[in-house]
Amino acid sequence: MAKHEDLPIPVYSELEPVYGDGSQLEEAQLRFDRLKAKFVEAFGHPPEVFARSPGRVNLIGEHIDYEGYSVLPMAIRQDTIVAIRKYDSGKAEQVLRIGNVDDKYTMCSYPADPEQELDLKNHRWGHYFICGYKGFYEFAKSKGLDVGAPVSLDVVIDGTVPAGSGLSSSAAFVCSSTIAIMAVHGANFPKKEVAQLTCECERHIGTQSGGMDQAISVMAKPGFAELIDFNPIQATDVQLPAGGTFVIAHSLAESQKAVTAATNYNNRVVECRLAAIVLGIKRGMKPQEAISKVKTLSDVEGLCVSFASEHGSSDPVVAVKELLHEEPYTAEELEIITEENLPSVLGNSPSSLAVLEAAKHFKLYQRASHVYSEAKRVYAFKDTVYSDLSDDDMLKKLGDLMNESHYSCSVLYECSCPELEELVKACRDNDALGARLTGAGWGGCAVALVKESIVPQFILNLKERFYQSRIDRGVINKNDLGLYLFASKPSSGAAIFNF
Ligand code: NG1
Ligand code: MG
Repeated sequence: MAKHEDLPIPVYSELEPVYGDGSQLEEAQLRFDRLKAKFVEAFGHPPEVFARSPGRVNLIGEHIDYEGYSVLPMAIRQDTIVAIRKYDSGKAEQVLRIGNVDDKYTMCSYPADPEQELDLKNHRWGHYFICGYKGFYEFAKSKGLDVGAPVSLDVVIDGTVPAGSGLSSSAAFVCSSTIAIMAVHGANFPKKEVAQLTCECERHIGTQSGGMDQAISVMAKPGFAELIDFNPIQATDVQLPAGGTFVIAHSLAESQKAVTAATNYNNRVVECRLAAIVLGIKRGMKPQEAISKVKTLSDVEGLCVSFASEHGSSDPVVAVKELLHEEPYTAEELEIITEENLPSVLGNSPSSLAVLEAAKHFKLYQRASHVYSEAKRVYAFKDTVYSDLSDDDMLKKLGDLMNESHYSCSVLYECSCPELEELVKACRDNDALGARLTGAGWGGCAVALVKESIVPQFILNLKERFYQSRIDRGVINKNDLGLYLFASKPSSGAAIFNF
């Protein structure tokens, strides 16, 4: 039997395989009807095909995918649906027109040239579609596929993953766009190739992201979380223990990753890279060799482990403690160690230069300690799920690992914020077995592991404790609470609909 990730994106002629047959189906039916109506209203024609891809919640393994380490997310019910039609504008310029069922997102248009550069200084919501568009052509070219000259596309988007919430609305958008573009060109590829291609193409938005979000969005299976490995991308089903439920709660602080990349996300990617290079040099690599060969902390893990074993341990964190200092590194010090100026250490990429411009110093010790310890927690989480512990003990252990992960994100990686700290504490005070920020952080959501039997009470308590004052202050509307606080089961991955 072919492996799940070797199969192409499934194509359905009805909604049930993805949305089940309950209330979710009714809701989906309404969304598709509204999307179609909006499409006809905007463009005067119905769409040819639809694609959908879900958001995700990461259960454990934060900020380590771009360092080459495995992560453990699950897809959530909320998704992005893309309706699309292609046509030849003849002598007129071929254009991409991108509308949205939510009027807050006004129609964007772009030339149909797949080589166009995105204007990152003027971020527009439609940029995410263009990521997929460019990615599709790059991929087709690399495969030697003839997809014809670019023509006009009409597109309408309907997304239910809250933006800036750490639930990967961006990946849901990029993946569904890419798959819709593939589908309208009559193309389909194995899921693992789509996961790889969508991961690469989201980087056009200017974040040096890892591949977790796209991998889970494309490869998710209902009922399972997935252990995602990289290089090559691979997904292993993880059946979560009975009796536990994951509750997702929004801190109501929005994290605009595309806008804050230089000081937050990309800054951490750069710090990890520098930490890896310095560790390589401390372990005997020549500076030039380290600069050219070492990209991630996983590249120097072997060197760190061999150091640790000289000290009676197998833990790379031991090497970090001995070989790096806790005091933040200055640019000058790093240039002395690497015998090179920092812009060229980082290959002069525009996003790295923006990081260097904004950074005062570099916390290599803290970031590397987080990455190596978090990578271990992912395996501990998976091993716990497969262990023969009783359900109760298992849930408790998983909760502890989530708490440890949050502590590391908060203290060592510094990607939390006051609202997330308050929310995580509120979850724990209300009997969550564990709670942590999820996604990039700096705002967005927390995920809590809660005994299934107390979920309704937990949600009520959290409403009282965290949300009521915010409803009173008008931060959110009381009727929208369900968008910000909900329990979630692992749901299904990307799909194409041909009605
Ligand atoms: P969010 O912020 O949830 O989209 C980001 C990255 C992931 C991963 C997490 C942190 C993108 C598209 N996604 O997730 O790859 O690095 O942060 O674990 O940048
Ligand atoms: Mg994102």
